[in-house]
This record gives sequence, C-alpha cells and structure tokens, in this order.
Amino acid sequence: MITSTPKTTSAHALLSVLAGNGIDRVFLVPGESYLGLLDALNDFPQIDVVACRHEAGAGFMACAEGRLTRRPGVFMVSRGPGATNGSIAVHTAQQDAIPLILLVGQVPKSDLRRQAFQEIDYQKMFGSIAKWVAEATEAAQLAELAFKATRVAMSGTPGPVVLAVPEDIQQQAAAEPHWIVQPNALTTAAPDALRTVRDLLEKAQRPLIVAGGALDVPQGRESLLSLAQSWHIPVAVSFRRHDLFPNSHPLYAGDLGLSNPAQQMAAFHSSDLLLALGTRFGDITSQGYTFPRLPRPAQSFIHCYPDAAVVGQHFAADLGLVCDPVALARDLLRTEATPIGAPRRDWAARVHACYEDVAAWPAPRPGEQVDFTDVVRALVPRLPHDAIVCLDAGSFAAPVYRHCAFQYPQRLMAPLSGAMGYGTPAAIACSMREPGRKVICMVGDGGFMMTGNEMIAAVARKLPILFILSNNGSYGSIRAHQDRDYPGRHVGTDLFNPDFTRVAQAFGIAAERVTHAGEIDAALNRGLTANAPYFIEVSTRLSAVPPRGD
Ligand SMILES: Cc1ncc(C[n+]2csc(CCOP(=O)(O)OP(=O)(O)O)c2C)c(N)n1
Repeated sequence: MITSTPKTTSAHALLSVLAGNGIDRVFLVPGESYLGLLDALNDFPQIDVVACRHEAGAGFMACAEGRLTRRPGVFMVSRGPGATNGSIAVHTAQQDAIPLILLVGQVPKSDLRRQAFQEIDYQKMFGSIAKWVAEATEAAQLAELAFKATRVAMSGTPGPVVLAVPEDIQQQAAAEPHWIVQPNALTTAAPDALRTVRDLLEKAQRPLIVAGGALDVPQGRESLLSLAQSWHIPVAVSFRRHDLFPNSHPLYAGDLGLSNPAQQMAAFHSSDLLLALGTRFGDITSQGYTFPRLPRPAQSFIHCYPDAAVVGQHFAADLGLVCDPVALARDLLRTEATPIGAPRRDWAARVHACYEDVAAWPAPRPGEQVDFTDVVRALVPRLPHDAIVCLDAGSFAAPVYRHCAFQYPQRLMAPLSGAMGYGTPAAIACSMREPGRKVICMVGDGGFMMTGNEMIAAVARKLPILFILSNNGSYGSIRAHQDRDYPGRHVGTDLFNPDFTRVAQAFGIAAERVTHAGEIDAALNRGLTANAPYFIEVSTRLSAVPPRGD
C-alpha cells in the first residue's frame, strides 16, 4: 500500500515506491550528495533509518536484511568515497544472490561526465558486480526506477541493483507514484518433466539432492525435508547453506564447502542421480567445478532453479527445470508410502556416516592458550533453538561450519563471498529484524577491526547480541595459507591489537576476556543469558588454526 505523504517530491515518490513494496528500514552513511533523499526520509516515519559508521557496515547490514526478509536490503551512500566504501556489499549480494538496492547520491546532472568532484560512472564501476545499474537524469524517473530496482533485485537470481540519483533532481515536484511490484506467479514443472523426474528417482539406487539458497523461502525447508523423506534421498547443502536441512537428520549428507574430505567426495561422486535443487552449483559447491564431472556429469543430472540463465550453466543437465524448486519438491511428493529398498537405505546410511565423520569433534588439544574449537564445542549445546549465528570470515569460523549441527529455525548467516567485516553488521541487522531471537556473532581480531565499530548500534538500540571475538594476534587464515604454500615465511599477517575487552567496555558493552579453557563455560553462560549486548574476547592460539576456512 502506498502511504500518502505531506508533500510529494521526486524523493518522496522514490521512497513511496520502496515503502509500498515493504521496505521499512534503510541503512546509511549520510552525504551532501543526497540531502534531498535524506530530507524526504523525515516524512516516512514507517522507514527506520539506521545511521552507520562505514558504508561497508551499512551495506553488510542491508545484505543480512535482504537475506532474512527476501525483500531488497536498502542502503544509501554518498557519491565517490561513499560508493567505493560500500562496494563490498554489492559484491557480497551478487555472490550470495541477495536482493539489495544501493542508492547513491550523484553529482548534479549538468556536471555528469565532467569528472566533477567525487563523480563516478557507476555503470562502469558496478557493471560487473551489480545486476543492474541505473542513473536517473529526470526527477520524473525516480519512482519508476525505484520500482524497477526492486523488481530486478528480487526476480530470477536475486541480486544487487545500484541506483544513482543526481543531487539536483531529488526534490523536484513529482506525481504520487503507483508502482507496486507484483511477485511472479510460481512456475511449476510441466507434467512430462515431472514424470521424467519421478522415473529417474524411482530407478536410482544412489540419488543425492544438493539443496541451495533458492530454498531459503517460506515453505522451502519444509518442502525439502518432505521430499527427502518421501523418497528417502540424502540431502547435501550448498556452500554455507547448512541451515536448509536439519543436520542431525539421518538423511543429512553434509555441506559442500571448503574442506570436504576425499572419502566424502568419493561417495558423492558415486551417486547415480544428482538432483540440484535451488542451487547455482557454483565454484565452492562444485569443489572448483570438479563435482559433478565437467562438462557432462557421470550420473544423471537434474538441475532445477528459478532462473533460466542458471540452469545447466556449468554442468550439462540431462533435465533442466526452470521452475520454482519449492513447487518441484511439493509436486514430487509420493502420495502413498512406498517401501525403501535396501540399496537406497544403505546408500543414505553411507553418506550420512561420511557426514558424521566430518562433523565429529576432534579430541581436545590442551595448551596454554584457548583453542577456538573448544569455544564452539561449548557453545553448540547451549545455542537456543532459534539462535541466529553470524560469522565473519576467518579460520576461527571453521569449527562452526564443520561441527555445529544446525536445526531449523536456527540460522547461519555467513557470506558466500567470504568477505571479512560481515559478521558484526550482520548481527546488528539480524537482531533488529528478529528482536526475540538470540544473535551470536563470531569474529576474528582481523575482521573485527574492519567493521567492529558498528557494534555501537547494539548499545544504542539495546540489542542483546553476544559477540565472541577470537584474538589470535594474526590474520590467522592467511598465515595458515602462507604456512602451507611458503612454509615459515610469514609476512603481513601479524597483528598488533588494542585491548578489545576495554574497547567493548568503552562502547558501553559488558565484556570479559577468556584466557583459559576452564573459563569458557561460565563466560558463555553469562553472555547467552544477558539481556543486553555482551562481549567475550577469547585469547586464542595460532597453532590451532586449521589449514582452510576463510
Ligand atoms: C575484506 C577482505 N579482505 C581480505 C580477505 C582475505 N582474508 C580472508 S581470511 C583473512 C584473515 C582473517 O583474520 P581474522 O579475522 O583475524 O580471523 P582468523 O583467520 O585469524 O581466525 C583474510 C585477510 C577477505 N576475505 N576479505
């Protein structure tokens, strides 16, 4: 519904379209290039304005918002320096397939392409990482462009859109807009195609579903679970999508990530039918385009994704289905219980056993400083049933990916782009959007110094986030890569750090430092029960850093 506003300028028209399409929060760092848009926000009390400390923080918050709500996360930045600072979020939204709108103030239109102060040609700058880049030249266009931005960000493979608005056309008279995005009707597979899929599922002895992000929608998880159970098919999840399927379920086959052991991959390769459901089957999920075999998979390969450009993009599919994966899962359900044959039962047990081997906790490795794996080991059984876990990039996160068995409605929020600096702002956005749920942010000393300042919003808005910082005095993940590829030749990976506990306290956050394994349990209990933000700095040891995991 479009809200009427006291005055209607082009900026009001733009915001009306966003508000009318469900946008009720924007993240921003203000700038003189979009004073007109900022001013209009005064007349939209239904839009919560979150002022951030860095455009990357604002952008990462918008990414998390887009992922949770499946509506575009919106962030607003100033021209030139603001846009360049925010660009990391555009890349992250592209890699994560998240609907995102970046609104940029632009130089006056009379100065366009004069290399004016802080001018950038956003088409060129964002051309390869945004789905669509538009630059308005007339005030009358703003409502329509906001509509198209929303539409493009949400359709097909969701992604980032950049909309540049010259400062001199932001507050001109404009008509009340009537641009409402209608969602596409869900497409289902044709009856013939459904019959083919059923036949293949019937015949297969070792079928495997690889489930991906397009199932992160209402009914997505339920449909996936019902489909897997109905046919007794094991489910592997795509890169960093652990929360799509209950990890303790006997049909869970694990995630396709950065460190799948050879034995598990050998099992996946031996599948005789691969049903890629709602996944783009990109680089990491496909283990560097080696699973399945290129260009023609060794097993029967069915690829279902709602975007025609994605289906069969990397691997030739025997059957490509450009349709809604949720509808496909629902349409494939068996109507009557059918006995499961021994080969399929054995197959499912085999791949689940592989997952259990991967996920098994290693024996504790006592030492002087804390092994971050032990923090995760203590945290997992304490996680509330609906916890939201936000991860920054770094090797501290590896034990979470490997050993934390996510159960719905628990959520894993971690960027597929591997961007450092995501964790803290994502936690802020998640806690604002889901105020009743406990949000836990885990971050390394490297990533925290990139966007940790956004933590102040947890104080300002009384968000009960638990921040857990792994302080190993190093860009540990990169140091581990150096150790592997250039043994003993460390350069640029040592960090000289501030006293993080006192930094958090200076922000107004209750904080403590854990230096011995024996202190972990009590600290986590305090942090998880706090009704306010809480900060635990863990002095972690470098030697515990696993070889991969950023
Ligand atoms: C924005 C960004 N810059 C650089 C990198 C490369 N990178 C990946 S992990 C990592 C080190 C992370 O260090 P830290 O946050 O301290 O966590 P640790 O690996 O020590 O656990 C770096 C520099 C990246 N992924 N993102």
